[in-house]
Amino acid sequence: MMNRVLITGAGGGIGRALRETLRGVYPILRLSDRVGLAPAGAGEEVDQTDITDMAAVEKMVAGVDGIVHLGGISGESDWQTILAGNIVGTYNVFEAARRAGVKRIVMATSNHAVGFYPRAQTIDHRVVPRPDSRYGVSKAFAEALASLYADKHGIGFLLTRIGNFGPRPIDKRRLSIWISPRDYTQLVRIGLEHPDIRCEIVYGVSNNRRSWYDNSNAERLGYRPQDESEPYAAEVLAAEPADADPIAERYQGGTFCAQEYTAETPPD
Ligand code: 15L
Repeated sequence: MMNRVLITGAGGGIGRALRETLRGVYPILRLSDRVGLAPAGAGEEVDQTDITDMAAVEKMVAGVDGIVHLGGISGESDWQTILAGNIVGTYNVFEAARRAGVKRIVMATSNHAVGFYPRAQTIDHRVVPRPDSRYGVSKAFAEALASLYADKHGIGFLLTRIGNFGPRPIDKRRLSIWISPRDYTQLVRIGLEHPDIRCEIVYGVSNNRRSWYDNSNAERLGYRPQDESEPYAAEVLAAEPADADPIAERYQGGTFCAQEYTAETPPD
């Protein structure tokens, strides 16, 4: 029974959307971010926590039944920033959850944990990570840490490898990886409410015809996406610049693969 659900990173784009779509779904939403949030409304608690501070994280998770962990750095950055926000921060959240007896966590991992798979390949939830950035490595770390806390401590994890979240797909690559707010909300609810979740990787994508993912693990858990990118395709493709970087074009992670790229031979 989910009485109090904590959302970390509640001030970000996904967090702000979930604050609306999960309103009234659970008796109490505890909304946390390191920056200040809009004041609590009915059924809400607002919290300000820097997830690199373990003592503060322990207070943040006290009394919650489930966590949607969106907090941390949401794109590529220098190592110290990734280390603090995504490695230390995620460790603190999972470890504080264990100490507090929290049994369910939905984690925002990312397509960038597997971004160096070629676009020509369809991948499922069983492929090994192929991160395309320090950010992608931090998401692969979070997936591995979740596996440890699931096997050793019995916390159930839904690891949502989010593609690109927003009201509509914004470019050609995002036609393959877009997820709408209502589809992501459905996945989050599966992660919090499904009775039989151990440590599951699913792709956080809508029903996109151009998808690079076999999302059968999400389907097995009951995910039925309502939205698809194809109706946006003609408009998006017409606006696409012609001079795309060949490395970005070749791999699923796009520009995350091309940034800082120095290899002489592109990987298979
Ligand atoms: C992500 O993981 C990021 O959080 C988001 O900002 C986008 O860059 C997205 O991936 C993407 O690949 O479009």
